Amino acid sequence: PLAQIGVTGLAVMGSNIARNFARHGYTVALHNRSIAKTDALLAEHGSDGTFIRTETIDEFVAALEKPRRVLIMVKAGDATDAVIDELADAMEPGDIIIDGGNALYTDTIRREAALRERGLHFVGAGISGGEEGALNGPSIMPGGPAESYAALGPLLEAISAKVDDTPCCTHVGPDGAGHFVKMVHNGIEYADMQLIGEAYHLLRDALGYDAAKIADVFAVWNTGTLESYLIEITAEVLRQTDAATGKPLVDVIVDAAEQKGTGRWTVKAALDLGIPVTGIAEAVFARALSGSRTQRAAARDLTAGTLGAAPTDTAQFTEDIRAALYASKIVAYAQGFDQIAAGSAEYGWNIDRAAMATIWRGGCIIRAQFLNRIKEAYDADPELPSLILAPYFRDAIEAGIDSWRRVVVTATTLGIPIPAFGSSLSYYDGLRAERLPAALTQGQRDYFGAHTYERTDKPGKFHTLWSGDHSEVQA
Ligand code: NBP
Repeated sequence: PLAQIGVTGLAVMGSNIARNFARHGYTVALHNRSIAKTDALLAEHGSDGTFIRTETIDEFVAALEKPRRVLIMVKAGDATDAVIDELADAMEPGDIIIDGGNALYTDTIRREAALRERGLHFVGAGISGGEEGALNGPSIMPGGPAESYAALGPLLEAISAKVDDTPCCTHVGPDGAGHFVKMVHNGIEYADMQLIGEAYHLLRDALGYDAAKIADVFAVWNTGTLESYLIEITAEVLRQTDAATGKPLVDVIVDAAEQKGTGRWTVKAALDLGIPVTGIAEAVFARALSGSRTQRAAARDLTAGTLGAAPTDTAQFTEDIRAALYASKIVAYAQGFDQIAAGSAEYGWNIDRAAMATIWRGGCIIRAQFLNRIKEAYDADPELPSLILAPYFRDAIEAGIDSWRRVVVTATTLGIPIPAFGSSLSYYDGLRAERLPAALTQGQRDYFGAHTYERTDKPGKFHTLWSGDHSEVQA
């Protein structure tokens, strides 16, 4: 019998997804550049289902029923191009190549166009959920031609996570749409983690709580509107004791955060699209600052100035932090969904934002109760200008706004950095401002560069003759 799906690239992600397909009853053809990985998978997990072992790309392709479906799970970048080239030479028009790696969406656009020329379908699929998700049900964000989804969708939906029987997988849009949405998902994940980090920092340094006590706070928060995978694992990480020292593990880990690059991609793309994703950008830069070890070591004795007193009502301040975290999180998601809308408009993807919230409810790192509210908001108004304006989120922010301001003020007077809390509040105040200082910016731009400005009282573009008689002319 032939295989319904082939997986090439059998490192941790690829082997777990191959096992996931097999456990769902599909016959899976296996291929890896070095055969040892294929054999190791078969030796350890061959009993998970029906696998076909292959050594060469030709054998691999010959093992598949038509239209052939091949999932590539190799290292993103040049390795992916090399594998695509080899596969494309061996495959026939109508066959489907899926890239499940973390590809940059512009690479996916390029690859899709090249393969379309050859009559092949190319599906760039974002897959979230790490190793565990790959095995037990990830969130899958497939892009590519809609017609390929007819042949591929049922398989991907079968192995995806389910929430209320709904698969966490749907066709996102043409060419790079799936990888774009996966990228923004990762950016939001950065913002979410940074906000949680700032809440932890305040509980630790403003209230003086130890790791175990902070773990308890997060565990309680996980029973309310903040309920999510990231809040849940935060409590578990904080509760972990280091075997060697007996201290909380978090107090032993070096405070320099690393990054693999998807957060940076999100911010770069947002800069090009002109979308203010301040929460994600602050998160990426906060990781960079934490990793600036030379500067941090040299700056240790810089003055903090006169600091304020720590809050005395610890219960109230804990609640303030929770409210600030929730409000800032709403802002970060609002910004991320704005970026999805902008990317969708720029590339003609027609992405359904309610559907994206739906497929992020399970399987992925940012899975949360909160995503149901986002889905409802976009279902009620698909053209919603900002998530912040949906009644549910508007009310949630209104309920927490005083807390949010107290947290930003208190953190500032205590000298505790809160880049994401602070910038999210400024973004919110910026959106609601009646008059921003941008009028002055426009005046300056017109002064030094004759860039012109619009007037509040009549249409058109105008320029003041700054180096002449200061009269105004229509541009
Ligand atoms: P890696 O990203 O570590 O890639 C290892 C695989 O790539 C091995 O199968 C290796 O084959 C193969 N490979 C390389 Br490297 N260069 C190759 C080449 N030139 N030709 C053919 N094969 C090549 O594996 P991973 O961590 O399982 O991730 C796979 C993909 O999934 C990546 O794009 C990753 O970004 C993405 N992803 C990972 C996660 C996660 O949590 N790890 C989550 C979501 C997405 P070999 O065995 O012969 O060396």
